Amino acid sequence: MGDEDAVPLTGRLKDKLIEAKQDWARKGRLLTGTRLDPARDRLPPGQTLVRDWPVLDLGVQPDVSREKWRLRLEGQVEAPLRLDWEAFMALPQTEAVGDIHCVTQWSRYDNRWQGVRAVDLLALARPRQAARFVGFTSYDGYTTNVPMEEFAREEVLLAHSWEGLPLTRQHGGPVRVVIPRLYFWKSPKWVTRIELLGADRPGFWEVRGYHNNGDPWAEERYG
Ligand SMILES: Nc1nc2c(c(=O)[nH]1)N[C@H]1C(S)=C(S)[C@@H](COP(=O)(O)O)O[C@H]1N2
Ligand SMILES: [Mo]
Repeated sequence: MGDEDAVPLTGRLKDKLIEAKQDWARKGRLLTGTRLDPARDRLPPGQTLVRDWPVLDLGVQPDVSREKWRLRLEGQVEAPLRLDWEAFMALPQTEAVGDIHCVTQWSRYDNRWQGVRAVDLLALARPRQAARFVGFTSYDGYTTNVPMEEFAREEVLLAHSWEGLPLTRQHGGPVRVVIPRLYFWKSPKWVTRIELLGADRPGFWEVRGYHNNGDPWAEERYG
């Protein structure tokens, strides 16, 4: 990230929590060894339904104003994008309802998001043939990765609102990615950079024992 893109950070990296989560990954915490079919089973194996919406982060919540926020879509694309808030909001707007499945075991149904579809952004940037993976970078330094097919699904959103209200800072506002088909650690909050890559680039949790794919119905928690 360039200096002009730096934003104030509140809080401190929760080293202890990060270590504990790595330890859970090593021990295979919560694994049930079951595989379910997303076409038939709404709740993935080993998950518990919640009604509230927990906040999970690394201990640092960046304070990103709409004025400062920028989104770049670059790498293996014909037309790299660099959008400010106004340009982003001028794009076609979509609403999508989806479930959340967090690897720490909670699931939350029927989250109504508003934002810009990934497929609409991709159509503007025109991915090259070589684009096979996606790497995300956020204002708190968090990174994560998915294959192109997962990012290019119809239901994937760059969400700025939830239930009709601007996404709060805690939950990743001004804009976060929402990929409902995968565990929620694959949905970066405070996103600023999306890179289309020829080779995969494991992110923050992926290099700390979490699964590279993160399919909840196959219970791909760790790997
Ligand atoms: N930038 C950023 N995105 C992130 C995280 C983070 O620490 N930083 N945590 C991930 C994890 S582990 C989860 S479960 C969800 C939590 O999102 P929520 O706090 O809105 O529930 O965000 C994901 N995206
Ligand atoms: Mo998580």
